[in-house]
Amino acid sequence: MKTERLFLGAVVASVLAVINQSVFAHGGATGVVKERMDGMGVMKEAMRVLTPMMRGQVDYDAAVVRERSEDISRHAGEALTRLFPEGSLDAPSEAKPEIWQDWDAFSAMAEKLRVTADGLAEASENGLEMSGEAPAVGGIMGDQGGSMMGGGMMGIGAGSDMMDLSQMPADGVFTMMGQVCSACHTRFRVEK
Ligand code: HEC
Ligand SMILES: [Cu+2]
Repeated sequence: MKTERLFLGAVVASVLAVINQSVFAHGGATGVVKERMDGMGVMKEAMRVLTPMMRGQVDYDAAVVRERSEDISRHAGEALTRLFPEGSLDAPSEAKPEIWQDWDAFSAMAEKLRVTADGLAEASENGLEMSGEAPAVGGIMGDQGGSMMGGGMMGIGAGSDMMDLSQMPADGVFTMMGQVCSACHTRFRVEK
């Protein structure tokens, strides 16, 4: 699963880029813009804690993974979309007007974030794929040791809707979740 590892690296890098960009960006925000920035801030903080754990740089702690993914879930789905009333673009908001032109796509991403965050909470006990404790998604389908199935069938690209996230290694679900953050920002948030 080398490709997946590299991919996780890329996702994490882009999430961290978002985090760094926005540290000083939101002075003066009020009302619903401030509220959603604060909610995003909670999710950012959760990612900051989870990222080194998913990379194996700090000890894996299933309880922490569950708590932090529940933090994200609480700020996703409808909790996220209700903080984007039509046309709420007051400075210093970085939201794009496309949100309301393509509300279905926007709310689908918010919902997908909720689903993957809930999935990560459920998968928290599975641990990391590399630890050997997680279900053998990589072992069966991966590219190590010449898998008979050719590998890659269950790549990251396959939709989370098709999979039982609770059965996956936590880092796999984490990668999917991080992709949702990045995808929504790419499409609906102004690049600064
Ligand atoms: C459904 C779309 C969507 C998803 C999913 C999403 N975001 Fe955001 N995010 C936005 C938008 C839009 C903004 C800009 C809001 C504004 O400035 O008014 C934003 C802003 C942010 C900010 C800057 C907040 C500030 O203070 O300016 C951070 C940090 C952030 N998101 C982190 C995350 C993280 C981490 C995730 C995933 C766990 C995530 N977001 C998922 C749409 C999304
Ligand atoms: Cu802000």
